[in-house]
Amino acid sequence: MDSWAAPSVPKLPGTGPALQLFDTATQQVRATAPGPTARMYVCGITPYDATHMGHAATYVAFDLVYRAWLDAGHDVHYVQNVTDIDDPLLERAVERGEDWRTIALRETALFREDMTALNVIPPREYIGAVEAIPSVAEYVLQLQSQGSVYAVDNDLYFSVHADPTFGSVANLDHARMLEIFAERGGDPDRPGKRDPLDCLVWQDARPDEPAWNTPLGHGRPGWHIECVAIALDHLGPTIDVQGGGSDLAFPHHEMGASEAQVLTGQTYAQHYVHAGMVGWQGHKMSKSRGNLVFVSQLRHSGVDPMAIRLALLAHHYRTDWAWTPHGLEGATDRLSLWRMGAAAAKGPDFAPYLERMRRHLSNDLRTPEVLDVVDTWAAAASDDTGDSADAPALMQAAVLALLGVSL
Ligand code: 5CA
Ligand code: ZN
Repeated sequence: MDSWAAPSVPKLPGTGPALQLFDTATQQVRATAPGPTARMYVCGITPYDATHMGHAATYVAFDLVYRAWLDAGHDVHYVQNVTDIDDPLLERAVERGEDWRTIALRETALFREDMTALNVIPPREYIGAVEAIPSVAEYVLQLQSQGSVYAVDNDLYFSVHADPTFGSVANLDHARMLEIFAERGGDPDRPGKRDPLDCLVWQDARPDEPAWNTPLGHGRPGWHIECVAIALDHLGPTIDVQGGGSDLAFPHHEMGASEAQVLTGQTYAQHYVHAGMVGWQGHKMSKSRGNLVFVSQLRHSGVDPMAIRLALLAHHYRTDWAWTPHGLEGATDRLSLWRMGAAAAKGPDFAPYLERMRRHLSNDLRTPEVLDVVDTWAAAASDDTGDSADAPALMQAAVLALLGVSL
């Protein structure tokens, strides 16, 4: 699929420190240690109601990972999927009396527009699940030949315990795994499964549902194996970061890691990184609950996308937080202050501010602290403090390169 246009990312003087990120699997902030090219896979949207603030917060968080790596001197190979065939999309299509493909195309187009408006750097490969079906079928055949796939009726399941490290991504106890699995698309109670946690890798065609012909038969893929197939095809057996919102840690990233590790015999991701959940009206913002604030609605009502981006950046990416109109007002004021600072003839010397911005960003993306640093500089510059004539342009470049905010 086409991704979207890349924003400009200025090169700053010097290089930033190694990026430290919290890893869900080890429950620690650890240094990322990519080679010259960092490899990142972030789970994409299921395109039936995009882009709400929760989505935006998650993709902006991983955009910061991308920017921090660029600043530390790495190239970044970033891959993202679109889950353009899935139960919720089919359910929505029936509800609305629309073709599922029409909904997927429309919502994916809107997502691209929103990501462009928010200055999110696009993935190098943006791949629809439908495009990946032949590849999924090959991986399932390979798992089958390795003895880790079995049939229940004509559906195929992956034996999660084929991976001896199964459970080490989300670190949940067995009871909790069963509970969450049932809540998030799993089927622990289906008769005929060898283990309740085994996950679907291929679903035989159902009446009135789309299906594809493959060597596995006529059907469609299970969810987790789609992301694994796309990541392995484009990034290779080991990636630096597997990303998504915290609702994906289990089962999605747990199952995906096990499938990939059985396929390759190698560790799948060095870091499993999860963004917190954004709420609204007392609940996690979710398509199924329908309590959504959309990026596109705000944009069309005249809100500057850079204010939306700043409203997201005011929260540390790992905390759960609630969207509020008040937060957006604060971000709009901040944007004006920063623009005043950038337009000033002079400002405080840039170098110590850049050093602090980089230190906070590379320390597990501490954006609230980065914003404080820029606030201090901008307040001083708009107050005529400082006598560096280069500083306003340099600060504008740093805010764009590190935070993705155009002043
Ligand atoms: N297509 C799958 C991933 S393969 C999926 O989870 N799609 S999604 O549209 O439901 O979510 C897209 C991304 O946004 C995921 O990383 C998800 O964790 C994240 N997300 C969804 N709701 C929220 C929320 N309320 N707050 C923060 N992130 C969210
Ligand atoms: Zn995914």
